[in-house]
Amino acid sequence: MQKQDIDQILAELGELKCKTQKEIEEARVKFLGKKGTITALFEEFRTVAPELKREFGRPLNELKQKAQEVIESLKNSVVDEAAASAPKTDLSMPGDDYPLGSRHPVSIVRQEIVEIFRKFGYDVAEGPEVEDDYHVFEALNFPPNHPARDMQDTFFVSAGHPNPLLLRTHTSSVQVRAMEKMQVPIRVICPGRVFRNEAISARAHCIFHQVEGLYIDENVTFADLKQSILLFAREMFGPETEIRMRPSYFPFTEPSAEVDVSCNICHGKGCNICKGTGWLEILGCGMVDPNVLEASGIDSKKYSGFAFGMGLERIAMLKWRVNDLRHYFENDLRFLKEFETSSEV
Ligand code: 2NM
Repeated sequence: MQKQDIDQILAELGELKCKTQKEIEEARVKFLGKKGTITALFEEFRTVAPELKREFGRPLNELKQKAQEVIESLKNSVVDEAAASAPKTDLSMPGDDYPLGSRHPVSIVRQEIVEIFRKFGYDVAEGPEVEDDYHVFEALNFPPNHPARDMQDTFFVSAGHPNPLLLRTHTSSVQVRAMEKMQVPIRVICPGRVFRNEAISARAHCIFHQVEGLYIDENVTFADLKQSILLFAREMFGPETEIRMRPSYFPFTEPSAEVDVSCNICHGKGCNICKGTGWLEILGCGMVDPNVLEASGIDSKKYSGFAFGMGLERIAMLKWRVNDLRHYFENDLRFLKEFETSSEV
């Protein structure tokens, strides 16, 4: 070993120039790698005679330290030209595709119905899902022992109270609240979720959705009801649609009717959707019972009105020929994705 060997490497380090990180790494290997020149000097140092160790030991350690410093400072200062000149992020690239959800069929049907009645001049009203007995039954002319007031049919939140809290079984309670606070004439449409204590099956569920409507003014007649429903049915199911009314019973209306629309699948010829009758039942309606008007402070001698209600799941079932109500509540993506194109409506 000679002092020159150390000086020579020191000189090389002094002149070391690197343009890229790759070159720096190559230099590190050349000096400090397993077969590097400095490493080789350390190997050689082991064979140096003991009396010479002092002479070479210190410069050798200083050389190694110097090499490490030079490499380290190059690493921090060299901007990799290759990397710097590489193409930057292409800002004109389209963004990542975000999978969009789709509208739920019940939501699509609700929106269609609400839009039709909005065109007719109705306002949308909403109200609480947890209601009291008064707004769900009492004010709607349900007699004290009506079966709907039974635990069998209604979910009670608090019982044993003169006006217990319960989950509303229809959205008529929202219409009661509208009658209490609005001035006549009243035109409201009330979409919402309702609850009934039913065993769950393909045809019944304990949760479903309704839209109910109410119109109160002077001289409102059954003819107005019939024409409003006909216009609605033609907007909703097509301009050729016919309706028929069958007498029915509801505690809150008198007279009451069930409305069928002509089957637009078979056009009256009879198919399995209309069960061969040519007609599909879609809603219930009637003239608001004077007791109901009076209970909410509306003079039944001066004013009259009509009301109607329909189940959204049922209408969506007819529209898309869904054969099991439970699909609407299970949120199986294979079912929901069926409605992707309809969601653009
Ligand atoms: C229906 C059928 C017939 C109805 C009545 C009322 C109110 F609050 F005005 F009395 N709201 N909704 C009604 C009438 C609902 O659903 C099948």
